[in-house]
Amino acid sequence: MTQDERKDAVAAAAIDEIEPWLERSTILGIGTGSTANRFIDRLARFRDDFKGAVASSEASAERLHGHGIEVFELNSVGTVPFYIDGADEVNAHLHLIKGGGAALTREKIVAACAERFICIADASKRVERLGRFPLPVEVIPMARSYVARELVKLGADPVYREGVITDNGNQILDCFDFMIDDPVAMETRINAIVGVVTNGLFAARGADVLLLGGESSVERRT
Ligand code: ABF
Repeated sequence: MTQDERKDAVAAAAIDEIEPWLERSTILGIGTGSTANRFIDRLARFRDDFKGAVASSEASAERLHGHGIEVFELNSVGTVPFYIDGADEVNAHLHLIKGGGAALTREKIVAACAERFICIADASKRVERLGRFPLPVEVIPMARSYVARELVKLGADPVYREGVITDNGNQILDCFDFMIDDPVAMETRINAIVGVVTNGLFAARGADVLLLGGESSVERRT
């Protein structure tokens, strides 16, 4: 399978995973990115079987709207039974790096409100150790330089993602050359820097289910 076919395969597997649980009152949490987009496109066929969705980005909200799926504010919803989203890297413990698309903060909020986080990714995202993909950190703009200096002290090489403003009006620092031995501890440590909104490590709350698209099949891990 090509990478695109793998993304399609995991999107289809995620539909199979949630479809038996859909009820007219169900509101789903939906992520961002090309794999999540494929999931949204497949979900459209079932739009009369559930109530709607909470989106982790304006882009995904627009795509959902385009398919006639109602999009709700998270504050009016509470918890969602499932959050379905992609990742930039995933390890054997289902810890993730996310945020390559700059939507990490909203993704982390929706994931926090989900009973089950289903991560969908092609096999190129699987790693032994997180960190080859530059770890994104969302920062309050006036704190950018300060946060960058603190990240250097942790061993990272942070680079300002120029021209990118998040859906929350903030900026992104990408941490290069930053291999991570203890994702849970590092997630907490970076989030404790004043001016950080959040970082792209999803380890304290990683995925509950991983659907990984391989050469010829989708592997399911929990
Ligand atoms: C989102 O989309 C992000 O957290 C991650 O950066 C990205 C993965 O994108 P893709 O599915 O296009 O590889 O889930």
